[in-house]
Amino acid sequence: MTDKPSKNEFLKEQSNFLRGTIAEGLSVVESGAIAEEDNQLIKFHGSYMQDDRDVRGERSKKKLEKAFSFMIRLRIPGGLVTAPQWCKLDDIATTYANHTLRITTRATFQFHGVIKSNLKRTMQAIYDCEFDTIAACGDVTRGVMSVANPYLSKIHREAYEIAKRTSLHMLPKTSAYTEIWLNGKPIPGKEVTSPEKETIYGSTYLPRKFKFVFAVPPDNDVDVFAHDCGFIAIVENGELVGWNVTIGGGMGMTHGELETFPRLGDVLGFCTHEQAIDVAEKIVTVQRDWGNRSNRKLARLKYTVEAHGLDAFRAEVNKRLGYDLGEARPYKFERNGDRMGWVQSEDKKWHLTLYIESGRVKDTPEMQLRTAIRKIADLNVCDFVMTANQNLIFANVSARAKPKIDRILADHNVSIETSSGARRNSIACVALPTCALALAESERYLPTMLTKLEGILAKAGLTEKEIVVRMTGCPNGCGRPYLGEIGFVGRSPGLYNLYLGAAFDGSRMNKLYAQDVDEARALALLEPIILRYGKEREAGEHFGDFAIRAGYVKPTLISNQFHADVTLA
Ligand code: SRM
Ligand code: SF4
Repeated sequence: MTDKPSKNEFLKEQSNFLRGTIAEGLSVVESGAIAEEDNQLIKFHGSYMQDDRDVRGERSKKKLEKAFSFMIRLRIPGGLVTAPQWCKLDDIATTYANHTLRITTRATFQFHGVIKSNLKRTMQAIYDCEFDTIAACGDVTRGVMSVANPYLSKIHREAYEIAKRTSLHMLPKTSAYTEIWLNGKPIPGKEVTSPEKETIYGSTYLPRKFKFVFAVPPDNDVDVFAHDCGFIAIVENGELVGWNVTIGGGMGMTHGELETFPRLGDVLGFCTHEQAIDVAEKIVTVQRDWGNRSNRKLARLKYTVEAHGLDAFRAEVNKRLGYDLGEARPYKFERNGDRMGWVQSEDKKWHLTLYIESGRVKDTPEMQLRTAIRKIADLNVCDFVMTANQNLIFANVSARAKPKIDRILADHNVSIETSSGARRNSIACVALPTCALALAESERYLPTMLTKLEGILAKAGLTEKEIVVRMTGCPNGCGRPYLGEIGFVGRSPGLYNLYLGAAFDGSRMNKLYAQDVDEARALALLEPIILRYGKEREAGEHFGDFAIRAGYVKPTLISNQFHADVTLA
């Protein structure tokens, strides 16, 4: 490792607070692309330049430029969208993007396929929906996630509110975003410094991306341990007394580079509700100052925690706070999936969690999902909440409006039932054709794999058994595959590494079971395990726990020991 800062560090420093030459690049009509330096900077504005990988070869043969377009990720802390906002976002998908809305694993929307000449108009249309895309990507604090449904209880609402406040507090102070995209219009609630100064981040921002989440047990629906910093609600006598704080989670790794690994967060201590944002800020500043700025592959907080140790990190946070974090308090998670179907909240309102295949809201000949949701949004009888499992909640519905939602869904062939417990608990990252880093299919392939797995599950009498299945097109881990009881991670077209043995509540990662398996081999390996699980499982035993008890894989007990004890099948 060299101590020389990586080139991104110079780029950030010299970017004039994230402006670069983005504005100039937008007006160049000869190309659908922007300059490589601006491509790095535009991430801080919530966008990625991509190209359609399905047509790369053909275009290259014809000596044409790649089919460039932009992905835009919205900042929607807590994932809540009102019905009028949904309608406007749905219009944006038609006018500027690829006619789909993509719910992400961090409970926000992405638009895909926006061409350069429409980028500014799309950003402005998003602003008209009262959203923005600042810091949705880049070396800063990303959109902050909280519990799936803020309407479920008073505590859930508090988690949602603090996620929103944390997101605002952590926004970069630069005016670059409003200048480039919004002709200077202000972002409500966003602090602006004059003269321009990044009071939390400094001019080189963070060494790498940084993710916050807020969870309310017993649901770990945000996978709290997978993120740089998590807050776990501690509720006593029905009141939120504060938060256990976790640090050092992250899923990304690189195949074959053992110094990179996914890691689950450790509990650092406890803070009161009032202290939470201060604690969040101080943790970010320690990572800002201690994080690795020479090797971006080792720059996430998880590596900082490994390098310095949890105790030293805690001591530094305490020093910067001017008070000590408290002892962590007891909590218990039960699951990391969503609870599907209709439920009623404390205030007697109804909420429907609908399974959305890989989070892609689109119409197909078989099912007019996007149209159905749009018709429901047009009625303005609910809010919409996106979940970290890529699903959608129709929230806050009156008893009168409930049958209307059921009717519209049925009329458009959208079933609120799923064909299996495995499908209900599945996640697939985007991968091909838009993701530049994909090594294999994911979103377009997982449904096929699930159908084949469902054949085996039916044989084993396990159709309704909830099993967490996750797939990604590469080891970066966008679908949190190392927390799948069954995890598939792309290696090359058609080939995946197969992982088994994660805990159903998201508290233990899985372990590599077989390398470079194609579909036939994956199914051949999984069938006997699933059949045995059908026959030999103990009462309440989850599939991931069984895979360990039956000796298929060793448990990943210590959060960073992902690569240890692997015995390949
Ligand atoms: Fe991710 C990079 C998509 C959640 C870890 N991720 C990417 C990019 C932007 C590819 C790129 O850099 O060129 C992908 C764009 C694909 C596309 O065409 O849209 C991408 N990540 C996604 C989404 C859309 C996956 C999805 O199917 O929903 C998720 C958007 C979340 C959001 O709304 O903010 C998404 N990414 C995650 C998660 C899951 C999470 O945070 O809960 C992870 C693992 C957790 C973590 O951060 O460690 C994740 N994405 C990565 C990494 C690995 C980072 C690392 O530390 O090594 C990369 C690559 C990188 O940053 O270099 C990456
Ligand atoms: Fe792309 Fe890999 Fe993330 Fe999937 S896991 S979206 S293939 S970067």
